[in-house]
Amino acid sequence: MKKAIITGISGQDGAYLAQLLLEKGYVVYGTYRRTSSVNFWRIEELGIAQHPNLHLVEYDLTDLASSIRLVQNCQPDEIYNLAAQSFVGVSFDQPVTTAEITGIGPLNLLEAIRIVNPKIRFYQASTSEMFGKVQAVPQIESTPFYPRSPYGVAKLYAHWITVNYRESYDIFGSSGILFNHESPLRGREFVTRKITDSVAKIKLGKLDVLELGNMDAKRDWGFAREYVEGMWRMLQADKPDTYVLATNRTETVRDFVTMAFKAAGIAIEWSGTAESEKAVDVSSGKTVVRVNPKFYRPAEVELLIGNPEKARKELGWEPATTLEQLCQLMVDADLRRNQQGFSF
Ligand code: NDP
Ligand code: GDR
Repeated sequence: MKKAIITGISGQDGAYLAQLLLEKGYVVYGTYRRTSSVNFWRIEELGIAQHPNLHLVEYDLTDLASSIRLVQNCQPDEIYNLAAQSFVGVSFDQPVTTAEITGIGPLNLLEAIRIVNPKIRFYQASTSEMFGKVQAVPQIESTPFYPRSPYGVAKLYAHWITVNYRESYDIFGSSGILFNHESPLRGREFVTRKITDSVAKIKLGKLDVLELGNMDAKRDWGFAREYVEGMWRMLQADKPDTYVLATNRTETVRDFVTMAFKAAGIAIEWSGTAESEKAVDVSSGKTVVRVNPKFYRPAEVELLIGNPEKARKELGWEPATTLEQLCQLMVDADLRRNQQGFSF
């Protein structure tokens, strides 16, 4: 039986990856942080919280000694480092915490691997945010980086330190440059889930207006369940490497809003520009979307679109779910949850 550590099991990707590895017969050590009220709603929703091969371990990525103990106690074959302060918006308000968790945190794990057992395979959750102010379209593994947020800068350090440990110490460290991936398990602070949850509330008469920031930002959105399969494939390859996972399609935030209302059976019409932009429900004439500049970021990533050709060729990985299907899945889940009074 293979053993894997997943840091960040309470997050979206951690939950899906744990489910995948358990299905494959792994023993999984999923780490979570001590907080006053720990929340495992995602692994509960996936029905794996009580799985006999899932062990939940308290751990903080910023603690080197506890990283060493974690690796020593679990003796894993593979480590998937998904833990991070992952919200770009917050990274502008908490840049130092973000650097410590998202940037230096992975170094603690790499040091633990180097000390305890350099044969352990390591996956680093890198991100399209490292491309930031994009230097080429579409982005691939060799596109120059230009991060635009403290989060992107911290992730860039983590990416390069993974590459450096690969080259310096022969550690099997792979870095997945993943473009945005969403699901019904996405946190509600991220724009797609904020939209699908609000659309569900508007449909059910629980909310009047959805307020958003930059409507023109373009993202390459895929389905998280498929992306964790790509992470696993990277660690089964013959050699460690860096791979882009993306769909090669990009849409604006505005397009996703229209799609989500459509998925809930509501037609909307847009008018105005910039801060005065809004959308009305065509049948009632009521305003259902408007811009609130408080959601603007000090520096924005305007356009992301990735080409996953290398992952397709070398790992046999391909996305299958369309954005329309993904959006429908998320709206349906949020309609059901809001009807049941569920609030995560
Ligand atoms: P989430 O924000 O849903 O999950 C992040 C996880 O990290 C949570 O379990 C969180 O725990 C944990 N965590 C945060 N700080 C610490 C810490 N100091 N010590 C230990 N654990 C900590 O992110 P996703 O699941 O969406 O993303 C997974 C990873 O992939 C992240 O590293 C993210 O930056 C990266 N990524 C995500 C993409 C996406 O589109 N989803 C795209 C590219 C990269 P808690 O619940 O306690 O907060
Ligand atoms: P992102 O995701 O920053 O790409 O990072 P997010 O969903 O937060 O933003 C996407 C785009 O939407 C714009 N936007 C808003 N965003 C939020 N959150 N709330 C709003 O109200 C809003 N209005 C407009 C943003 O400005 C942005 O352009 C995600 C995270 O999962 C990272 O951890 C990951 O690395 C990247 O995706 C790839």
